[in-house]
Amino acid sequence: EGVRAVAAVDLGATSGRVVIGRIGPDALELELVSRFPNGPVEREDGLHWDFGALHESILDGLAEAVRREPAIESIGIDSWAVDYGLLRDGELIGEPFHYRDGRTARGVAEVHEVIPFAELYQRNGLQFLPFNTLYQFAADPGTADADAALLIPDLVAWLLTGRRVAERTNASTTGLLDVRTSEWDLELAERLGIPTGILPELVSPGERIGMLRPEVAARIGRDLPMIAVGSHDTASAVAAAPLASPDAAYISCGTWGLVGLELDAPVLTDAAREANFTNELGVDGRIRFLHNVTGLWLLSETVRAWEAEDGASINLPALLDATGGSTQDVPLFDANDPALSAPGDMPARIASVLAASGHAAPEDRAGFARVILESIASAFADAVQTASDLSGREIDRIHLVGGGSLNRPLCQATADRSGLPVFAGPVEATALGNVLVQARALGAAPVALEELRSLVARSHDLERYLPR
Ligand code: LRH
Repeated sequence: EGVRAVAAVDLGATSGRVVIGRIGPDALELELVSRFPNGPVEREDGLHWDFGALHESILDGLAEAVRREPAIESIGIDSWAVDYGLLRDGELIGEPFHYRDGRTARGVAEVHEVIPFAELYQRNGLQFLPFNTLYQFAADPGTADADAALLIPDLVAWLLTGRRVAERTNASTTGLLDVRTSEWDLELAERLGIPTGILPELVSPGERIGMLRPEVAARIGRDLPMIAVGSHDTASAVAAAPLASPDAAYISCGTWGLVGLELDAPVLTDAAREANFTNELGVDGRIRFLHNVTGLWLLSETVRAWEAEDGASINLPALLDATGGSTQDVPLFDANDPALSAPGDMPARIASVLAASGHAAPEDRAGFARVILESIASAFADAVQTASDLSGREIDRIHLVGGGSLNRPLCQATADRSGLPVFAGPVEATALGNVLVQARALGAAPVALEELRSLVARSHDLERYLPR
């Protein structure tokens, strides 16, 4: 009765999915249609994304979604931030680079020579991450003669609809969006020698992007509109995080752990800059005041190395169970150590980071996994404390959403180390945020973000972890 349906495409750095979202006056449900692996691929000129494979998986997933649910009314897409494809003469040139590719170091040096970081921070409000799009542009010879640069979700939207846009929440991660006006900072782009013509028209979550191209509609089996959502996955996740009050912190935990608060206005102080806190744009113009902590990347890369060593897959739930629940003293390492950013050989690199601070890495895998999780949790707790100090808010709880919410030792360690209750879930917060913003645009969901969040809270059970 009164249930409406949309399709959401959610591309994470380690896997992508297509889901059907069903929403009614008091119901919100997801049905997983397809899930496909994703990750860096090594090519001759560096690390890329296998974008062709992603594109195919998206089309297959959408066709299957429409087959299962003929009532689907629209499509929305979100993905990881900062990466882009370049168009020339209406064609995608090359495979998009992966943000973990090392070429960005050159771009950082070039950009900071023209504009010191402190000045950049006043203009774009972004924490320093070596792969912010503006550094990538500076290191990419392709930008000089491209017609357009499209961020990953916008690139998919263009392939599906033919329209070139830049969705604002994700555009805010490029470093070229003015933190005060949410418009392109064209003067900044010009000073950096980035051709301003490659920056497409901005759209906000909830705006209609366009109808599918005829050949895409034929392949999917239906003609549907694409609606802009918080196309930065973290923006969608935060939109659906069931935050009950401004004093609730969130951690959106997948490959990364994005730790922070939702604010009405950016914080651009020296202290915020020195703590490397970012002011990214959220749904409805909210500010995502947060810090990037390297998240489950450390564990997934470690497990991948062990699996290669064994020639067999590892049972992750069993490994997590074996990590033991006690607050034993474990050696910690800095989860954000740049030495752990590139793919490959993760156990050895973690061991050498530990060794550099005089710690021996545990011999057994469960113990090793425990060190990883405690180190991530410790960085989470520090970031929550810093968010509180910088914003002046007394934080009373943490909402941990995304894949990490299923990781019990991580949730418990986060509660223990922060001294705050952790409410874990929903695991699919990003897809839910994508679905909710589409549904709202269709008139099928309440207008206020707070009401969307309360619908999430009513339709999902959260697991509570108390500090020990
Ligand atoms: C998480 C995420 C994060 C960005 C990173 C590149 O998936 O979008 O918010 O900093 O990927």
